[in-house]
Amino acid sequence: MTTVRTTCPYCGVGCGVKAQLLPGDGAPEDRIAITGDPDHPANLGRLCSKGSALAETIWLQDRLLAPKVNGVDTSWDSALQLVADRFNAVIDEHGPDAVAFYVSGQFLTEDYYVANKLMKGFIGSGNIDTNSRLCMASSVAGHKRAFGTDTVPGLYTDLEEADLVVLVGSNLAWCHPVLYQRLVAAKTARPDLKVVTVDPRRTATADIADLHLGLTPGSDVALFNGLLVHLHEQGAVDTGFVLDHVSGFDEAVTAAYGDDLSVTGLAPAELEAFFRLWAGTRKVVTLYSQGVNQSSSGADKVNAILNCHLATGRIGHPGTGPFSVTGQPNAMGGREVGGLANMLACHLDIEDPAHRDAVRTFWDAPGLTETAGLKAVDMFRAVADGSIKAIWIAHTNPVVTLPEADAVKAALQACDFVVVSDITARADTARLADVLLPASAWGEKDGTVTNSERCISRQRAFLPAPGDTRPDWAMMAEVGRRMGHARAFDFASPAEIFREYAALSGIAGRFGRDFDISALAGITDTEYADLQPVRWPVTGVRTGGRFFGDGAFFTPDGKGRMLALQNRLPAAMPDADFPFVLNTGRIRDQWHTMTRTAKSPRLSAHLAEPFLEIHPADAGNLGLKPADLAQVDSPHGRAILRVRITDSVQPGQVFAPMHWTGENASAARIDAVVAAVTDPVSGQPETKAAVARVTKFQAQSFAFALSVAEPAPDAPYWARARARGGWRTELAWATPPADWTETARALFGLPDTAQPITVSDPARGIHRLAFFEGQKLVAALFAGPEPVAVSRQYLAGQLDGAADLGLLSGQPGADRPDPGAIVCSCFEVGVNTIRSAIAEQGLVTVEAIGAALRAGTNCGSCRPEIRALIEANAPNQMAAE
Ligand SMILES: Nc1nc2c(c(=O)[nH]1)N[C@H]1C(S)=C(S)[C@@H](COP(=O)(O)OP(=O)(O)OC[C@H]3O[C@@H](n4cnc5c(=O)[nH]c(N)nc54)[C@H](O)[C@@H]3O)O[C@H]1N2
Ligand SMILES: Nc1nc2c(c(=O)[nH]1)N[C@H]1C(S)=C(S)[C@@H](COP(=O)(O)OP(=O)(O)OC[C@H]3O[C@@H](n4cnc5c(=O)[nH]c(N)nc54)[C@H](O)[C@@H]3O)O[C@H]1N2
Ligand code: SF4
Ligand SMILES: [Mo]
Repeated sequence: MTTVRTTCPYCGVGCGVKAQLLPGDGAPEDRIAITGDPDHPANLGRLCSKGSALAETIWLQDRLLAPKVNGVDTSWDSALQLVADRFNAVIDEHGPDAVAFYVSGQFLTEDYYVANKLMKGFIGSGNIDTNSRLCMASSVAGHKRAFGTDTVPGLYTDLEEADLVVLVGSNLAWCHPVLYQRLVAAKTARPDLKVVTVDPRRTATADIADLHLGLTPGSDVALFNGLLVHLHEQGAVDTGFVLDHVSGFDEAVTAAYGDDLSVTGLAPAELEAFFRLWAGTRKVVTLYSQGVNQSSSGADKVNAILNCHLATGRIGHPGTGPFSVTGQPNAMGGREVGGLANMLACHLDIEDPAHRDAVRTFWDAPGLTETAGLKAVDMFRAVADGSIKAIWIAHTNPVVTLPEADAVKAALQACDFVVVSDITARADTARLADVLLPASAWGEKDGTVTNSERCISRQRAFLPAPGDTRPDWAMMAEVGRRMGHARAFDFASPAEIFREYAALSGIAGRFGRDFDISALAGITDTEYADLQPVRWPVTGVRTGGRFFGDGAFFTPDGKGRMLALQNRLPAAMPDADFPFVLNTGRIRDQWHTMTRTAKSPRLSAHLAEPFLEIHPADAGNLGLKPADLAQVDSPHGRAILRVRITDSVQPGQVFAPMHWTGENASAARIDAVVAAVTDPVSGQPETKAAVARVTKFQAQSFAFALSVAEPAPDAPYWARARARGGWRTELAWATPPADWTETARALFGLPDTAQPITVSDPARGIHRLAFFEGQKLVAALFAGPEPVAVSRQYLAGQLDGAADLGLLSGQPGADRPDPGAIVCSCFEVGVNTIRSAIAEQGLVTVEAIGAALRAGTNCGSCRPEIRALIEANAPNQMAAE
């Protein structure tokens, strides 16, 4: 049995993972055991639901295994020669800015290094941008404005050592679950540790909050300006630190006095409580994420937070500091390596001639770009207007995740030459490729990633690369060679790339930049293979640690800069035509566009359908009942989503997940609805505050379907997800299909001879059909004139093994309790099971539920939901009802 230590490919917590290949001859996915690495500093052995389910996502079904040109399999030789020739031809005719790369914070550092070197150094254009533009750009801009560099000052242990942790625009419980669990553990051990959440929605994260501030979307600058005024008035400013180490204090405070705190919509008592807590606690960490970054005032939101930490000197000491958590596994690495269109490499600046000279010399790249390139949203506008004629999209799915996604799709359809590298052909963007290149996936490739606390970890291969797949760096380097730059791209391994990169960082170090890992420039292949997690900087004199505790910043005068800021509300405000603010974000068990996590039936069971959260008052006004379908419209596009009525969103606001795509739903790409408005400083789009109209989607017929084979839905509304042994699908029609048996056969791809067992009540419009092969259920359809009320979890279990003959009732028999929707995905424990344990066994703690049902005892990601169920269902409350 071999064990390989690697790093989780999902969020920026960057957990260490142990992959064990168990003996036997089954398929690798059946023989891989994934556990948390107890020796990794990020997680110390913990994993969340997504990390725990990694083995279920590595099977080869749907994998792209050979290069394709215009949909036809071809050799690497011809595919890459075509890419090199077409790029060269466009550059010859229209110049280097007529081509572009759009890459990803999920690239390994080595992939990124090669892509950036090729575009900026040798093609000679700045036109390489990354999906980090949609994610971290505002934090990068905020850091650079305040610190002179893009530096995250603190460490994860600061969350545990703080006396106050403020979570701003972060659903940490679902999006950085292991970090959240570390915080929960610290708070449990030390209840004096206070937690405040700042989010227009009350999310699972607010579960542990001592105070939740449900502010108006886009009012964070006003809130932190208000805090700055309070700090000033209460004498909480660290005048010594400010005098010696901070510039811009007076201007920032004056501007803060001029801001209007009332836009936050928060009650004076809430504000007072927050301000007092913050002012009165020395050890404060303010952690923030996309509720801050994804805004047309994202960079200002970041600086409003940094202002308060600079004014109080609460930065760079244990338990203190602002903390921007990164989203993707290598969002941080991409920033270091220069993946953004306006950065060079190793935190060097394109605008600085001395920096450019140094990189030009180091790379021996006389054609190095002199100017920054187009940022993501503008890049795709340039594709649309034809000024970019050839684009290579790698490891990202912009047809789903860029705002105004229908326009992005149209731009790529019209573009002369689109290259996509992906691990599957079944992604909305991959479908539009002229040349589709098969990438090796996580578990099959080697390299490094940097997590939110600047910790560089190895991703290591533990599976053979299947088919003709190649790692991303290898395809990029080969194209570089074929474009005529043989020497510059003569890399034979990730270790070689890493050494060159580490050497380049030494130059950055000489310019006094923060990012310097030059002590690793001489590591051997073996040392690279064995590289242990290490926090940068890694130089002859220093390894890891915090930044700025000594008051030394990277600005020209060495001082941290406070900025004068005024709140700006979101670019679009609701009006009579588009009366709702549309907020978007993530769910616990899916990763982005679901090309990997949706392969796991367990992960799909948590929330199996795209949805819209809406407040009960708004739902009432719109005539929306639970489980109805809502149509969400904006001037840019439309989505159709299942309604979830909840007061966790405020009236006038709706929330939809970003995950669903054209592959798994008829109309749930929420970015089709979102306007492409960007922050003027960072270029990051405002994907948290679009405006939209919500109406009831008029359907006369609804269905829930199960099938062993993948369904081929043809209905105005559908959404499909994997279930154990097959698929589960939701459908709706404006008018009922004429013949249900025919509809079912077409949906399930069954022959005309397939005969269903049926239960129907035509007068009530109810039709239920099941197709069996012997004892085995092949497919079933439950249709009716209203959203279908059947036990989905029970039915989804019927595909795996012998089915109940009574399944057409839609409910388990009296002898088999209905588990209800899955809460704990690790042990597949449903909501009904937990509710009855609370009611019948009188369990009132998460621990007691864990002891009785195992729920919540593995990854712990569902513990907030279990706690909420206890609060809602504890016996004393039920007795009162
Ligand atoms: N399960 C899961 N985890 C993930 C990912 C995933 O796809 N799935 N993706 C990873 C990536 S790339 C990222 S970037 C991170 C993102 O992690 P988060 O930023 O934590 O997640 P989001 O759900 O995008 O948004 C966070 C919150 O911002 C709130 N918000 C909206 N508008 C405002 C506002 O004006 N002010 C404030 N203060 N808050 C606001 C939203 O209501 C939402 O709850 O997650 C990472 N982790
Ligand atoms: N409305 C709205 N939009 C958003 C957001 C939001 O909160 N709201 N969040 C934004 C943020 S923060 C982010 S980070 C983005 C994320 O958005 P994307 O990056 O577009 O989403 P992913 O699904 O992660 O796309 C990764 C693609 O790479 C493929 N892939 C997987 N492994 C490999 C590999 O090893 N090599 C290659 N070449 N390909 C591989 C996957 O199959 C998939 O197609 O979305 C942004 N868009
Ligand atoms: S918290 Fe979960 S998704 Fe994030 S790195 Fe750790 S295991 Fe992976
Ligand atoms: Mo992200």
